Amino acid sequence: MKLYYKPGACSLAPHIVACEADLPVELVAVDLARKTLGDGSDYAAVNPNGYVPALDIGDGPVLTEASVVVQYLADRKPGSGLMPAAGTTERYRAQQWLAFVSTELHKQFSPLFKPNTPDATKEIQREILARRFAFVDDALADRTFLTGEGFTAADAYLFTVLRWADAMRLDMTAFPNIARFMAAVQARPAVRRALEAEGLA
Ligand SMILES: N[C@@H](CCC(=O)N[C@@H](CS)C(=O)NCC(=O)O)C(=O)O
Repeated sequence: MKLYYKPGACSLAPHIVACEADLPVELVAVDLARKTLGDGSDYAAVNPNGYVPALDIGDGPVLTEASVVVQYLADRKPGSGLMPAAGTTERYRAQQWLAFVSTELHKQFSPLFKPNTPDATKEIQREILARRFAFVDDALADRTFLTGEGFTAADAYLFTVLRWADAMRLDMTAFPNIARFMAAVQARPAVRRALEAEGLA
């Protein structure tokens, strides 16, 4: 499998899951500004939407959408606990968190990265994010990870997205459970391997 990625972008989530599951995944860096690969070829030929992550699974077009790519990888190692078994209530709980991270966090961050987003819009996004952070912080009050004591693909995605708060200079002091969560995830050997491979450690 080949994972198209950019260091620190949302593609870090599937990278972490691959490391946690000990799956052999070849990393392929994408220049997102130019939409090219290292050899100068057009990334649109890989993913017409031009974004990462994209996973070449050797069976048709690349698999895209971070919340789905992490599940595909987790399901390659069913015993890993990275995703509960399909059809169980636990699976839907983990999927609920994946959808939340994707739509309520990841995509609320996105306008903050764009230089042409008006300041007023950025302020609205920061307010939305602060409300969502409060919800996550409450959820983490009595548990180490989103669904309990076991680390799942949803935690990999949450960790990936919350790392951006520092870069965006968001004030996270009101969210001590998030700070504890970030430290717990960062301390995992597989997560450290993924961060090091992306030059982020
Ligand atoms: N819908 C996609 C969005 C992925 C996405 O926003 N990727 C960002 C990096 S975190 C990206 O590649 N942005 C560059 C672009 O959209 O041109 C998903 O859920 O995976």
